[in-house]
Amino acid sequence: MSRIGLAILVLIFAGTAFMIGFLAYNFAIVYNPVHYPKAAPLLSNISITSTTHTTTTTTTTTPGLPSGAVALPYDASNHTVFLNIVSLSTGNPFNFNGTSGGQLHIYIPAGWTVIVTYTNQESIPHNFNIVQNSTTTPNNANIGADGKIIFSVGTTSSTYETNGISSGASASGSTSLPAGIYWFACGIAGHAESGMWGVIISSTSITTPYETS
Ligand SMILES: [Cu+2]
Repeated sequence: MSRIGLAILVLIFAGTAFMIGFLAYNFAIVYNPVHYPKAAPLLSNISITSTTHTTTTTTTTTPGLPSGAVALPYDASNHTVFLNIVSLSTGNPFNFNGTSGGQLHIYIPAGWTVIVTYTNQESIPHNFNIVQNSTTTPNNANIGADGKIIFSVGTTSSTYETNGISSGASASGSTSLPAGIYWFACGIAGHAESGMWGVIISSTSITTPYETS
């Protein structure tokens, strides 16, 4: 047999073998179809909600102050610092400048004149007092039982538990604080205990008044 004849024979056998295999494969699929788990409908029921959160962080850094500190208005020529305190109508109802529970720390140079302007935007009356505290946190409905009240705005040293300034009103006053650590707190019974207090640090090592929260 010639080589060409042999090659033709090989091709015929190969082609026949391929066709048999192909047919067998197709019959196998027809008689034994593959059953996939029904996963697709479950997946299609899952709804994915995409939410984009945008966070804007504004950090005010004043040269010479600790990171995150906010300078307070002051007049160095006559050693006066201005504390503008507001009880906001939003958030915790027992707040000073939106803070509560000792969160707001006010740092002032020892002995400076402190002029406090207190504004009450809440619906219920509040007041502002500075307490030479004898306990770490207010733990008595009466702030006078936790220390000595040395300054009051919007009330008096005898009526602080019941008297405050009403919604939308402001009151002001001035004092000076020797070096020490104090609270400022609402004196109306139970308000400081509910979080309406912060901390004042008066120190000879502070030259520029600032606050942190
Ligand atoms: Cu209050």
